[in-house]
Amino acid sequence: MRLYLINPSNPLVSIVKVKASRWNRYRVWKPLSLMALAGLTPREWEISIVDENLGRPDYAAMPRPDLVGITAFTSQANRAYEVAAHFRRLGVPVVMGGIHATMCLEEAMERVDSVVTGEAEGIWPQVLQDARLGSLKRRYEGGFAEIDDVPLARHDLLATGYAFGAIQTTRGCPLNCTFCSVTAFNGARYRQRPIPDVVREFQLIREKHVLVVDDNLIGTRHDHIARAKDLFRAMARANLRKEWIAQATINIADDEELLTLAAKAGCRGLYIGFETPSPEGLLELGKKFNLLKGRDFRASVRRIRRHNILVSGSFIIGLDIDRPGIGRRIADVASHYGVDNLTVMFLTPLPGTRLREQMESEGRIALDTFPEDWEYYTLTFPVARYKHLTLKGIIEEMTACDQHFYSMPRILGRVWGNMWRRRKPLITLVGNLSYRSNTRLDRKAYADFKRQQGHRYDGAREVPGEPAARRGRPDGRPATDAEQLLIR
Ligand code: B12
Ligand code: SF4
Repeated sequence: MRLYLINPSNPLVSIVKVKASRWNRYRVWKPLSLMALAGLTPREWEISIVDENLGRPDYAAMPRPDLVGITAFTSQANRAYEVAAHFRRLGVPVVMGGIHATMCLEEAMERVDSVVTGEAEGIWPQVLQDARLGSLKRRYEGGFAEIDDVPLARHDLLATGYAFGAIQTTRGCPLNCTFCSVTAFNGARYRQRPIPDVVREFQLIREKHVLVVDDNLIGTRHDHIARAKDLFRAMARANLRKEWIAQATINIADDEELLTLAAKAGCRGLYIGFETPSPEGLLELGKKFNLLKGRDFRASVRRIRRHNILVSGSFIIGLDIDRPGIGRRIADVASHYGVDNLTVMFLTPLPGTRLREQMESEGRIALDTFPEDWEYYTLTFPVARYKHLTLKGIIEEMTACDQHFYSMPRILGRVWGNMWRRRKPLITLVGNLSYRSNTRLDRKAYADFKRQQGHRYDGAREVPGEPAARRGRPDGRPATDAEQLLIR
């Protein structure tokens, strides 16, 4: 029985454009979902993982499979349906799973033979069994996996073409920020894999560098952090000789022992969501965790970097409180915090998020012809109508932010700072040049986007300062900005 597991590509995603920017070679990431699925698949299946990010294959020239499994983030949904249509025309059954199919179940069910919602560990063997017998059901519910039973991913597949391996050590997030779908998909309970499993899986990874995909590697509570410390100790003891990067909340900076252990275990970089420069913005996004009293982000970043761990900061542009000037402000704040890299995303109403519900009810989603428009849901296009920023305005803000943070003098300043403190200046340089060259690609993409989609923002709704349907007060008068925050 031959199984193809396919990761569809989206040509609008700049980091996979390796030909356009050779720096991106370091930023094409393995589709861990499919490697995990392969780990759940009995050996009688002959598995090929096809990652279209390495180049779209000629499916017609490949041997006919018995079953096709497709994964998709929302931004990949369109292409997922194209690939599904190709195989269904050949009479090959197609199963789709992952976050998009879970959040947009009906849409997916119309386009594939079977949909698996949620995490697949508890259900995938059953799906394969049904496929063998030719009795696939239209829908399977995976729910949340028993984290102790998550088998090791197949790191022997997809052996070449990537600079980084990938691993997951925890699932779930209790914080439920308005713009993020992780709590809706993986649940609010923070689940940690057994430490011996994680260490064993690390040992199976061939690459020296690894992306730990956890949404928050250390968690938020004391017991989470204690487990993270135990994990780092076990990794150091196992002498893995890996260098890894991960995502974490800023509270990692509050615990010197945690940072020391992380560095000893091989941590070389952290991706931290600061999201917005102001407390009002954090309130709007529901990321109250970053609001802890007395938090000094600059000092926190400095403490992390003292352990030779680079910090990549992430921000969002297009909040209701954002006004002209926000792009420059984000660049200044990120520079002030002292981050090594900066990623700024447009606020995007992804399916399954509280933000989407809100924007939908206010009629603020500009790109709403689905599934076609999903390809713009990469967070690198402004798909909604923003409160105080027009389409042109928000793109200008993003461009100003990029140009400011990634100006050559600023890049060289960061590289020099790291050289001076003997902190991996080369990685900072590669990272910064990669971002800088992608900002050029992004600018071209914005110009195309404005030309092709600009008319969809026209009309009464795109008046800066007025959202589509401003929620009113009970007495009928429009609410003030402060009241808007409270109403939400
Ligand atoms: C690693 C990661 C990336 C990597 C992707 C690597 C890759 N090629 O897969 C990179 C950095 C490239 C990336 C990019 C983006 N990402 Co991202 N990413 C993640 C992250 C942190 C982990 C994903 C992961 O590997 N999980 C581990 C695996 C084991 O879990 P899984 O993918 O959920 O798979 C399980 C189930 O879903 C299911 N399943 C999955 N596929 C299939 C298929 C079949 C057939 C079946 C049966 C089951 C099944 O079974 C698996 C085992 O249980 C998630 C957050 C999260 N918790 O999921 C965000 C997340 C997926 N990303 C997100 C987003 C928005 C993006 C971007 C659009 C923007 C960005 N942040 O840069 C881009 C899009 C890239 C693109 N190509 O279009 C959103 C997606 C929301 C949505 N509705 O699409 C998430 C959920 C984060 C969030 N804050 O909401 N991302
Ligand atoms: S953005 Fe990060 S902290 Fe907020 S819900 Fe998503 S994973 Fe959790």
